[in-house]
Amino acid sequence: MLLDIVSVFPDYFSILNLSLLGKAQADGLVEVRAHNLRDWTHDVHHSVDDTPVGGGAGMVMKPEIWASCLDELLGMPALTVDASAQAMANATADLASSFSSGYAPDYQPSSSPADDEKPVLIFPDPSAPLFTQAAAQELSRHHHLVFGCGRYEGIDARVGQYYAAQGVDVREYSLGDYVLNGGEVAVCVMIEAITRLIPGFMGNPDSIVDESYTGEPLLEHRQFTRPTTWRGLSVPPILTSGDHAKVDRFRRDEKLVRTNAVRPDLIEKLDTHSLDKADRKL
Ligand code: 6GU
Repeated sequence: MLLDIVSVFPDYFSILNLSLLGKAQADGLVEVRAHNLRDWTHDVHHSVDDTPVGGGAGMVMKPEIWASCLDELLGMPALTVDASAQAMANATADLASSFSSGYAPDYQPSSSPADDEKPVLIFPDPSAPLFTQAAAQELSRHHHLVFGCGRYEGIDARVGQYYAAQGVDVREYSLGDYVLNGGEVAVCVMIEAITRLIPGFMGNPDSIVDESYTGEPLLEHRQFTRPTTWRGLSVPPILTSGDHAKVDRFRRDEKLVRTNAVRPDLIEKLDTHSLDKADRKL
């Protein structure tokens, strides 16, 4: 998988060279390229932003710099001024459709080989739909992801609109209901969530099977290791009983009780058919 990241602070992405992602890069499973947006500027000040049209605080990132950069990374033909104006005129102005995580009005997550080869253009944005494990799963099947990190008040809205109208698979995602200074940290989070799902990434593939948010939307049970008694605290005795059925039952009960207490919204999403008789007693 090729991951192109565009930012005015490409140094943020040096952490992706550490740990499992560092090893995956060394093994050739993933390639991370962090680009500096300012490399696509032509003015002496390398400026990437301007004041918001319509007024207001802060600065907005200029569309033409982003387009020079993204045309290159997405392998789009360079446009003449006339063709560019025509493309803008063709760009869909359907606002409601651009408010789902995909810009294309008929966007359907797909895993067909042809689509996997197409790059996906991703903009982190606190005003976008949530980035979920399901989104990470789907994105892990693509071969080329391009991330555009906005700073200040964000990127001119026509950039995403333009590439969607050119047939690019454009997505916007938020991590949650809080505001970060820019998209860089959000992109690090997304990349970690996506790449660990690539087949061969994990030394032990089982470790991504039995996790929270995959399959049934239940939180994980607690984990303990030796010593079985530590500072007067013992691990639950069932876990040392050697009775695997009882251990499984104990862990499943923990997942259900914990999810109900901490994330009742996830319990609402549970498919009742997946509950067994013992679950229903809880
Ligand atoms: Cl994706 N970007 C920014 N700037 N802030 C966020 C976010 C993204 N998700 C949550 N807060």
